[in-house]
Amino acid sequence: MTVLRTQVGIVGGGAAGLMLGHLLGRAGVDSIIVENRTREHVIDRVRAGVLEQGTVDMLQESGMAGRLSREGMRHEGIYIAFGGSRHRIDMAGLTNGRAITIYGQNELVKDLIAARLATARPLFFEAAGVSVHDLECEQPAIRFTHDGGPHEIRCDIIAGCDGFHGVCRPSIPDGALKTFDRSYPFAWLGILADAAPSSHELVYSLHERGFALFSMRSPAVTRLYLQCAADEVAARWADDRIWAELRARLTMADGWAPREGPITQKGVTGMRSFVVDPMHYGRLCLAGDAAHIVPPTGAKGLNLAMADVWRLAPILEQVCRNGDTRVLAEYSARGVRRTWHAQRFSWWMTTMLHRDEQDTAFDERRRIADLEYLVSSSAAMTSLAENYVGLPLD
Ligand code: RFL
Ligand code: PHB
Repeated sequence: MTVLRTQVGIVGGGAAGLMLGHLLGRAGVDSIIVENRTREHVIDRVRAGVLEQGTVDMLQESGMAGRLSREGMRHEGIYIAFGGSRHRIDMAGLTNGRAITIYGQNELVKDLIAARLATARPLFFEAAGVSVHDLECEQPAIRFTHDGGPHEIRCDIIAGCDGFHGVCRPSIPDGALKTFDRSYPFAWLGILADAAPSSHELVYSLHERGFALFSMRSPAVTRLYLQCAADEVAARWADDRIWAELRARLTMADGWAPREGPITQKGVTGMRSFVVDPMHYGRLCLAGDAAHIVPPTGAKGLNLAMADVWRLAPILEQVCRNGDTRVLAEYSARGVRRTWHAQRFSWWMTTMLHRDEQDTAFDERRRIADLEYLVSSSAAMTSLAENYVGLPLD
């Protein structure tokens, strides 16, 4: 058995775990990151694309924004479309110049991995059978197998950044956490296409056939999503059928439509809302998707994960310095509050923009009234804009 020692043991080398390791490193706190997938898988996984203003600011402040500043696409508005027309929401104008930046999560993860490797601080990929132990003790442990040999990391504290399906949250004894869960009766079929984006800004569209979203990854790559059945299988959607459906839901009365091109990736994303409270147990704290899931309509998941680790890093520094874990309650209380605000916004965007089979004619007309009010009231547009660009980091 190889026994290692560090201050913070981080389970999960996704956006949250890597960024936490980066922030801790800058504060002079040692960490070891343990990831169960390959480096290629972690980098290639297609995920989020929208960075809030606060996420961009924290990346800049922590020296991680070199490529982001060159390649990220700053968007000062978004379009909300219904009834065949697009309505622009001037986010920057309504929020004193705040905006979002389009930068693929996988690009961010690639940058964070490169920064981590440059520090020579440990990052294990392909760790098998990862488990966490002794969470109530002063020196909790992470165990795993790597290169065929058993490993144990003893640390001051464990950060569970291993996503919704990870091992950390289920290692907490039953009854120690409250959970809140909601599923939605639909999902998103998402594609990447080699096609130059035909709009500079995102288009969220409600159509009689369901929701569709026009987004992008670069000046040459368009990202599109379609509302589909909750149990949809991506392979059942031939490329022609996807384009026909996207055309039907996104072509506007003025002739605007997404530009088409070869589809290079297809996948189905489920929709759920999930919250744990509190976000810690003993010497284990949870961050990112391990602690909360939002439906993707508000583009909040990655940003919540980044806000978690931004708040967590200085708190862990304190725990490592003086051994007092009481400050974890503060990490959790502030995180749970931010999570509920993101849940509310994501739920509102989702219910306003999707059709539900169970809807009555009343629901449909109310939804259109909601949209009409949104695009005609500067108070309503400001509310959307300030949530979309991101509430201030506390
Ligand atoms: P991740 O990225 O899932 O990383 C967790 C890492 O833990 C590893 N892992 C383990 N490692 C060791 N041992 C184990 N037992 C482990 N089990 C798992 C995993 O391999 C992985 O590397 O979670 P993290 O870091 O908390 O980051 C959260 C974000 O990934 C997620 O919230 C967003 O991608 C959600 N999301 C979006 N968020 C936004 O802010 N803006 C968006 O525009 C946006 N769009 C999206 C999205 C998520 C999507 N999908 C695919 C769910 C669009 C989509 C389609
Ligand atoms: C994306 O570009 O992947 C994206 C954009 C906005 C969302 C969700 C996903 O709300």
